[in-house]
Amino acid sequence: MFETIKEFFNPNGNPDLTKAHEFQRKNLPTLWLLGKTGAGKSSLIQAITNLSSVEVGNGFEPCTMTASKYDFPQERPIMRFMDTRGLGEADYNPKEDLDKLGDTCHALVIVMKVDEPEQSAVVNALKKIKKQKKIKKLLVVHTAVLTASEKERERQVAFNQQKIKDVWDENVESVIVDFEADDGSIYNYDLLIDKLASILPIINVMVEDKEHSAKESKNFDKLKNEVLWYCGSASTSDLFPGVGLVSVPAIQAKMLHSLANQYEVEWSMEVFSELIGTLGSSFALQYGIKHGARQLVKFVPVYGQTVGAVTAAALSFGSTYGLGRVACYYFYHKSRGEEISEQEMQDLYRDAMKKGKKASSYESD
Ligand SMILES: Nc1nc2c(ncn2[C@@H]2O[C@H](COP(=O)(O)OP(=O)(O)O)[C@@H](O)[C@H]2O)c(=O)[nH]1
Ligand SMILES: [Mg+2]
Repeated sequence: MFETIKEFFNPNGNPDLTKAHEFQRKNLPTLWLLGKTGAGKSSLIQAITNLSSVEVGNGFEPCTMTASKYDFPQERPIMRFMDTRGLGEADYNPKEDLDKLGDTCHALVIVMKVDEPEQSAVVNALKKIKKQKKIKKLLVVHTAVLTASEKERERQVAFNQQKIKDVWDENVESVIVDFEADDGSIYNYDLLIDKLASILPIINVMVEDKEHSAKESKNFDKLKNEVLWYCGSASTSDLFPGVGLVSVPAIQAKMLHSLANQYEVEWSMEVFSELIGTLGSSFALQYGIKHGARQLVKFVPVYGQTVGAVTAAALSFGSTYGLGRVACYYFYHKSRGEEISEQEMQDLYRDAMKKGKKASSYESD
């Protein structure tokens, strides 16, 4: 907690965030990719992250006997991909591994190539996963669908999809994609992202927003993953209240300081006051700021004590994302000596807060 505003501006006086980041890394929103070798699991990771195949290949770390993980982005991760290797190989005995993965993964993606009808290894693994009753969210991704004629494809997709339905005993969401369409694009990319985001919400904010054209928002996109990293740490400190992780404001302070640096804006009390000031009274209320930022004595989100850990985590994620978003907007225009619109700041904050709350993978739905 910040007892005084001075502490807020002295990063050396800030509590150490290392532990919070460690906890975050241990509890990253995790997507489990289940599919035979060659099904398109690595291609899927490339599609979501924009990484090259070499980067994806080199970034995997062994995790259990048969699984490896890829933390994205490597240095300041906001999510994890889990790849199960050896599926379908003769000596593969995944029981123990599948148990472990069921505990740490939040959603399952079954990847199947459309022209591969031999899926017994996937089916067998899925049976075990179903028995554990740990994984609730899953999606089937049918890959390489452009390699078949439309009619043939329909039959092949239905054939493979039925196998999943037989195991899961209910309809499972699916999407057909092709990672190597002729024009170099990804066939059905938007739908793929939508469906993935519905099982792991962080994906919705993480992927690049290809539509926006404004320079300011393009700039934000470059810093977005860093902001999301701080968001993840902030929500983590709510989820583990007993272990003495630093407070959400401490994490937000570090984030603001870092963002200011990257826009080459000198971080000061005055700049902070102005930034907070433009956000208006609803923001002030949310933070229990009573007499305006200048007299701020405590910078503590007020919801912390009044809501459950899961909701608090979502709110912390959301408010940190909101703050990170408007800070970038503010620093961008400030560094150019441009006028800052309070209305724009408040709209941006509200939107980003909402988006962030939704993106918090720990939010129950
Ligand atoms: N045409 C086409 N090729 C694909 C598609 N997905 C994967 N591949 C190719 O299939 C091979 C194996 O893909 P990869 O993503 O490495 O599969 P993994 O073993 O499951 O990680 C690679 O040569 C890919 O280029 C797809 O949607 N369409
Ligand atoms: Mg692979």
